Amino acid sequence: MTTSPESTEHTTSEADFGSADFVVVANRLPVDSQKDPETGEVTWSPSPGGLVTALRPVLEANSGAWVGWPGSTEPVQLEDMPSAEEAGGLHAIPVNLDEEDFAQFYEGFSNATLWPLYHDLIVPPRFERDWWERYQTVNQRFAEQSARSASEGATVWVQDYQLHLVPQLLREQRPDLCIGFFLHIPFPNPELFRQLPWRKELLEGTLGADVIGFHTQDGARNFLDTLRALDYTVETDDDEESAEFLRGARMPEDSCIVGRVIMPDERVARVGVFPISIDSQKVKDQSYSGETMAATTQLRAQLGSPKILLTGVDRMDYTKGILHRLLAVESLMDSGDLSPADIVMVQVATPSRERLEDYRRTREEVERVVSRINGNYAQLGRPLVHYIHHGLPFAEIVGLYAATDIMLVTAIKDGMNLVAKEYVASHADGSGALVLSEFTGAATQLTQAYLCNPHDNQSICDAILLAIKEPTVARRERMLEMWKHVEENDVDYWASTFLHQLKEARQ
Ligand code: ADQ
Repeated sequence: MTTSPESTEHTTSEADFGSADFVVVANRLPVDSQKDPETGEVTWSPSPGGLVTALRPVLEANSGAWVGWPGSTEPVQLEDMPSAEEAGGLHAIPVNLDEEDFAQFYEGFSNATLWPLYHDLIVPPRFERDWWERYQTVNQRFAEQSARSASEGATVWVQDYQLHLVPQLLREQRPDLCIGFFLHIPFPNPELFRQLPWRKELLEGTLGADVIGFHTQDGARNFLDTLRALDYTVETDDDEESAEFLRGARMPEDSCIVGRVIMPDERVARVGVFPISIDSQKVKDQSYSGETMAATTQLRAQLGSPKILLTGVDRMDYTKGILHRLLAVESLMDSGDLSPADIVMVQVATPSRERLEDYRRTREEVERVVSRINGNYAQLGRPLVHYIHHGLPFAEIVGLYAATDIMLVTAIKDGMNLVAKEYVASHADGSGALVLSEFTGAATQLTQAYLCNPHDNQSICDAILLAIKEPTVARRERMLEMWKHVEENDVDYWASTFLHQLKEARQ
């Protein structure tokens, strides 16, 4: 299989065109299936998420489709998929993955090769040729399904590291399309990226897009530097100037483009910075609803009415620094800087990628430290750390945010981190405090947070202590400024900015 721009001869006849004017391509479909154990009947429900919330209006207005994996390794046919009504206003188009695809494309190349490579080698990435071959096959399948779904001249927006090759594969089949690609995780520096034996193919695949988006300037710059090192023709805007743009950006028309890659056929791929966000208004409304406020009061009482409630909410992933924050809380108890009588901590960690060894080890380490802290500092009927290893309904997560005095986001590396933004959106009145790792994309925007370096235990401890000891007025000012930022820069702004740049690129 080739992904070079030269191999674009195959064009599609009109009969091959689909009917969707706007197509989102993502690893997962935003719908979940439930199978009745007795009748075997399958029903579908929309699975809520930031991306689908932001894109739903565009999908509805453009007879939009979403191409993705339905989430089960049992094959699903198009006719088995939910209607647009059942799927929350979009046409869900399945790309099936069997057991081998799941093991090699998803768990293997996506999550045991690219994920650790892109998160600065927190664990060593594994380079397996079989996984790479499967990654190509599955990307081809996604591209074919997308090509079949898109109408002539449609806009197709490809999401994330699982689908790096789709833009070019799609362009080869459908040169009429306008193609965007957005990376939701960090892009590493050129020295790290060079480790990937298939680095050139991955870049070529991505460069099939007209607009390529990253959360941060670091990500975009690393991508452009990598291309430059491999002798691509790259033009960049002055860094300071584009930083100015980003700081002052208020309208989707403001330019977030920081560079251009000129391809051998003179086509231009634009590279830009588009920091993702959340549905800020919805989170705020939920947080201040009568129901949540009552639940919040009840939750604090259930937790023993602590003086200070510290919380972490994450997927159970080694990138999230869950262990690091637990060790910092333990240090604060050991040193006597904090008294166990004053503190309760809640750590919610959703199970994630559980068949991978690095994830199993992360869980074991976290559970060992939770148990050690409780062994040393809990009272009968009053654990110091409440640990939950399953997902919670979003309403409960927001209730927890609202009840929390200090939110701990201590990721070792994170593309953005939406938990930080959701917490801020839940504290529109200026209450609460956010301890935030410098190594998250969110830290480039939420600069008033209590920033910390999670590699340094003392730095996390200092940030927690400052959040506790700083005068209320200063703490409130920090939170109110962050709230203003999150309110203005919501997920709708993110999506419209990207789509605006895609439209510009087409023109
Ligand atoms: P994730 O690594 O999954 O996303 P994050 O941005 O924090 O991380 O989003 C997690 C979402 O899941 C949040 O909306 C949160 O509320 C929810 N969540 C977390 N734990 C939960 C639980 N136990 N129960 C229920 N809900 C839970 C990737 C990148 C990020 C980037 C996003 C979006 O790794 O860096 O911000 O994509 O681009």
